[in-house]
Amino acid sequence: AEVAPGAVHVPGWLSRRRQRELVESCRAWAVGPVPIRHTALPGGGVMSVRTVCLGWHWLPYRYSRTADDVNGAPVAPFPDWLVGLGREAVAAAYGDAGSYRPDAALVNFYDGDARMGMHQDREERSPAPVVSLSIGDACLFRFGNTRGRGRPYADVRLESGDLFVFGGPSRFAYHGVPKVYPGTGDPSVGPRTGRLNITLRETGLGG
Ligand code: MD3
Ligand code: FE
Repeated sequence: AEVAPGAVHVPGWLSRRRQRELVESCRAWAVGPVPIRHTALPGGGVMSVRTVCLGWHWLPYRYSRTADDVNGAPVAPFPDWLVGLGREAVAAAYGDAGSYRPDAALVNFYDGDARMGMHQDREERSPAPVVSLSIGDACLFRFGNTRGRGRPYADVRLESGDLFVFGGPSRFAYHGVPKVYPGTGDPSVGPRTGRLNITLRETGLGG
């Protein structure tokens, strides 16, 4: 379903088998070389979400090849199979993957109390779409406009296995996660509690 121009929601896109495989991969990514952590914000706050990155490390508000705000280690490489998954996802949403080649992934883990405030993703230097994959507990996803954090916005429930692709005019829209619904995940998929969100991005940074 096209929620806004360029914003396409594909419920149940990931099979349970693929969700399980991604949960396993996330478990490995979470331990290193850069351990998953609550990102510290420049104003002194700490994000309630925990994040681990592949390809490029995101820190507020830039990308780096090293985890300058964690342990200084080089970030884990972005695997080829994840490029393929990203291309499949864009093809499923838009009918054609075009030249899409993601080079960074942000893996966010939400426990029952975690939230993400309304924000734009502006660190990338590419107009390519962002691919979002949700696994585990359902959440309330708020998709806003490009002018500010307030209304109008659309509230969408994201469930385990859902794909969302944000491109075109939706690429720079404000968005956030005001709520997670604990206990709504599929116990046969995992994580046992909480929500995983994997976003795939083209940073446009090269190299
Ligand atoms: C719309 N993550 O990592 S995914 C983020 O569920 C982020 O963890 C949320 O916002 C999460 O930056 C929302 C959906 C999403 C991700 C990136 C976008 C929507 C987007 C970039 C541009 C527009
Ligand atoms: Fe975002």
